[in-house]
Amino acid sequence: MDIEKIRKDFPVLSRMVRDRPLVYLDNAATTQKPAAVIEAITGLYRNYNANVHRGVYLLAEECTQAYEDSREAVRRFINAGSTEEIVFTRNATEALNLIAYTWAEANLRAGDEIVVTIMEHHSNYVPWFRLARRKGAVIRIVPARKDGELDMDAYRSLLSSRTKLVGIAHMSNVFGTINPVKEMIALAHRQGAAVVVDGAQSAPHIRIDMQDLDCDFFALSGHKMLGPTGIGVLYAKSSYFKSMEPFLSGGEMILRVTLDDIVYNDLPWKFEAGTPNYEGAIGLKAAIEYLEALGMDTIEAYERELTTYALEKMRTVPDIFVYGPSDPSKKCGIVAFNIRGVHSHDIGTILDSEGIAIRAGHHCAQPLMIDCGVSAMARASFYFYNTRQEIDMLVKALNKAKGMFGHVA
Ligand code: C6P
Repeated sequence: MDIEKIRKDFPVLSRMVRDRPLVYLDNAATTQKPAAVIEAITGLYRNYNANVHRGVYLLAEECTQAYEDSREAVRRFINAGSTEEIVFTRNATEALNLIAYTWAEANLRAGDEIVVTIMEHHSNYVPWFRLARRKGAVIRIVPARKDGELDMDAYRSLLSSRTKLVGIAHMSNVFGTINPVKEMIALAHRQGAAVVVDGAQSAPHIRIDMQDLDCDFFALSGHKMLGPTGIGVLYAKSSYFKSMEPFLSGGEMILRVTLDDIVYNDLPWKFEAGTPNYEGAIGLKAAIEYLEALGMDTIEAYERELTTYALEKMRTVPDIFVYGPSDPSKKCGIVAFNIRGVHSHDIGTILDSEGIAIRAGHHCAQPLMIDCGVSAMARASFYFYNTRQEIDMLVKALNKAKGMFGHVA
């Protein structure tokens, strides 16, 4: 990949921050946008904006076509069997809540068990925690081993005929671990459990294949994969979507309404109440096309190289502790760490003064923080437009932070 050429596609990457060139290493929070995505959005508003699935005039036809083409782009990107299985949401969080308030609400009973991993983002934990409270269901947690990978023996022993739902982060937003979801799904299915995969961090970085994974539900967020904010996707096998009641209701999700009856719309529109975020979907299509042109395998290979380099260099910083797998083949693009004697927020502030953007805090994964015995971590997260030189700058700034704050013995 010609990274210098690629970087020119991203207008924000050439800006200065605090009199220094921006080094953007907070890609797990959100990614920057290429001109192609920005232009797809402005092109919509300049040329063919109209509400979708409603108008009988040309603009409305064009806009509806563009919206539905975006659905097809998502289907292709995640290799789903049909566009019936692709529902647009606001983000991964809304996609996960949709499952909790529809399928899970209707199918879980007191005493049923929900198995989730200790690596879950709050978005794939809190909805299940609240559901368990409402239903009297029981949450079982798959622990992580010391090497930052899931304890698969524990997972196997937690599964039973009582397990109704399994929630797994495909890729941890803290450790960066890529979890063995295909194997985990097969094991859960043997017990008759439905599996929800949180793909918010995996979809931007590795090839995703719904038919190969055989998962029942998969959630992603457009803004983490070059797309605009406010657009996400819920994939569900059509057998699930067919059996589920709508989540929100109103316009768009109905075929017919009389004073004494309602007929729901066909899939997938049954789950898209109200005017959808077609701007977001159209931007997401441009993002997907950009990723496809580079190739997901190429992106993954480059990011793994970058992660290997980052792990090697960051370990030279005195008193640094890096969380998650030390084997770069087990993770991708995310390095969470602490430096003894320096609070992660201070690390973030010092890095900011050098023009370097990282995230510090609990990363919306407080159960994992508790498990690691800390309240916060610093986290650098990469995308394919980052370079080794940027990692060198990061390491230099980390040494500076250690020098300023980290005198504690
Ligand atoms: N993680 C991070 O900095 P939303 O906010 O709905 O787009 O994505 C939620 C979400 C769900 N699952 C995982 C694994 C995630 O990493 C995230 C978002 C960001 O780590 C913002 S908290």
